[in-house]
Amino acid sequence: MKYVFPENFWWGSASSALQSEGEGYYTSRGETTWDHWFARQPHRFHQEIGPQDTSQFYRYWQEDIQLLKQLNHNSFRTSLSWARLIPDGIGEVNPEAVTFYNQVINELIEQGITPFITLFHFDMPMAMQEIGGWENREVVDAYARYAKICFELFGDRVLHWFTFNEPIVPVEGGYLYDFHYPNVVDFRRAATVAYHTVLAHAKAVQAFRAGHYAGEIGIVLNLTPSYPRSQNPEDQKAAHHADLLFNRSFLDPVLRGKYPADLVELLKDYDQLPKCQEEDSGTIAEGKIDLLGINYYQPRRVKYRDSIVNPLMPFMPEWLFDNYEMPGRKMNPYRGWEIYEPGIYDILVNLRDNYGNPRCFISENGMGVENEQRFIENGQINDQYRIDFISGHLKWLHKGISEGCNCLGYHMWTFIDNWSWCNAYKNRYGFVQLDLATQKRTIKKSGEWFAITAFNNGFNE
Ligand code: BGP
Repeated sequence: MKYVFPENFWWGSASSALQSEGEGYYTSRGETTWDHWFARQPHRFHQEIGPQDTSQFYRYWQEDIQLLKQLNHNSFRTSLSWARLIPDGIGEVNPEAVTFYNQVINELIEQGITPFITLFHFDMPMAMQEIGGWENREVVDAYARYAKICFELFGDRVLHWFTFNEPIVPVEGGYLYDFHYPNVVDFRRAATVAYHTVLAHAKAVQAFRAGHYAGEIGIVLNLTPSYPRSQNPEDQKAAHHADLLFNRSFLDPVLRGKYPADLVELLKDYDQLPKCQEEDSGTIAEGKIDLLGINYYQPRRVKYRDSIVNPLMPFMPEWLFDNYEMPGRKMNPYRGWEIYEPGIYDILVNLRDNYGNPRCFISENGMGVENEQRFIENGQINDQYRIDFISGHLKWLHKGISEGCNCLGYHMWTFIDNWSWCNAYKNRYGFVQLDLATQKRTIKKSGEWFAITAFNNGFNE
């Protein structure tokens, strides 16, 4: 069968500033929460490898853009580092950073690769975290100022902006489950962080609209379809709660301009509503986006919680649902994540039927693999499993598009093996293998497959 995608379909991949830039790290930018945390608790990072050890995009950006071209990318998403552009988050703009990002943006365009730019991909300037991070409304305003500065500096050439990448992740990681700085476990504070992030997003959108910049603005959300274990109403309710907390807490504000009423009720019932100001609902209503980026890795399987939760524990999502390991589910054998290709279709159909079929694209999808060197054959990683992973998802994406879903592209995570939050190089995702010691780049078999697929705007199978 032939899978042909619409004309001008976006083929590419995504990356982020902190995970790739590396060099110039301690000299030409402000400290971020990741530097701070790594300096204090290196043992929390796989093999104690910190974010300075990357593919050094700051130095190799020209070579890497050539590689993107070789992979037939027509688009590429990366993020700007707030701490590089404005080292203390709120003060003077760093001219070196402006030069760097101008060079990257210009070179991408020169090579026929449309830049997609994210403003915040998990890397909070430490100076902002020191005054409370997203818990502090002053940081919301500082972020809105940073966003406006970026639109002014690069908005004549960047036509696809994203306010945040996966904003729920710093909420979960930093304030619920202790896998990001500041390692807090407190639902009330998590709810405030999530709420202020929505406000920050909306204020950036307001600044974008007010400036009448040329392009469009969106957000990138990691959507995890929540499938109940059974048709039992208790399981269904649990899945609904997971969906409200982890998908709709961002999806509804950015597409509908308001929170789901049942999420507000739920938080009220448990006395966990964050503090709001009168003007906030108007601000959030103005935060509606033009383009949604969807990161999809795996679904969430949910069941009713039948075990007893310690009633003395502060309120946590675990009160409302339990994750469930569905027997027989297909797993990534090289990393413990489920592979469920139809999930990508379910997300698109939900957006089409319940959210007015917004302009969207897959902004990340990817397969992490441990010890990938074991698959080297004749000097190249033969990652057929990744080709199967991508084509499996593309088929369901294709089905969604043929049924009217407004999906405009597919970006993989990621183009070159990169440093990952706490996992460092434990799981590799790239189309290009990175030798960290020598910085040698070698295209994997999946990279060659993707280049051909992008060139043909589809594939046969
Ligand atoms: C997404 C992030 C990426 C990337 C990816 C892979 O959530 O947007 O930054 O890291 O996940 O996850 P990990 O690196 O934890 O394996």
